[in-house]
Amino acid sequence: MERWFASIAANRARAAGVLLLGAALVVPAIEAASPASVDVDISKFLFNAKEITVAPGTKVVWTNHDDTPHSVVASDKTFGSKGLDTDDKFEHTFASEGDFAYICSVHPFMTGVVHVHKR
Ligand SMILES: [Cu+2]
Repeated sequence: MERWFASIAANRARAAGVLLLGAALVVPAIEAASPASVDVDISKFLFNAKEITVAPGTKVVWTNHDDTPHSVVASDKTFGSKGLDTDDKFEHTFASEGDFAYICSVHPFMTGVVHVHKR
């Protein structure tokens, strides 16, 4: 009888171990769900999406889809592109938290914001 209990206990411990192993495998997958990079389209004189929220460490990639040159310049000047021709890209990685407003310096009415927050 004792042996039987010992065997059940061992099986339970083994099952718990498998569950723990399963959880250990799942956790990195959840962390990886935060995208490493997010795209913002520049189209029809608009940033799309105009406002985005990303985790710290995320790279944001802007692509100009217009036939007109545009730029991406932070209001606090912490980042800024040169003039982007059609299909040109500009990327910036946001290391720390904060709200980063930016404009197109060619058309200052074009505005956008990148919100950087831990999830
Ligand atoms: Cu522009």
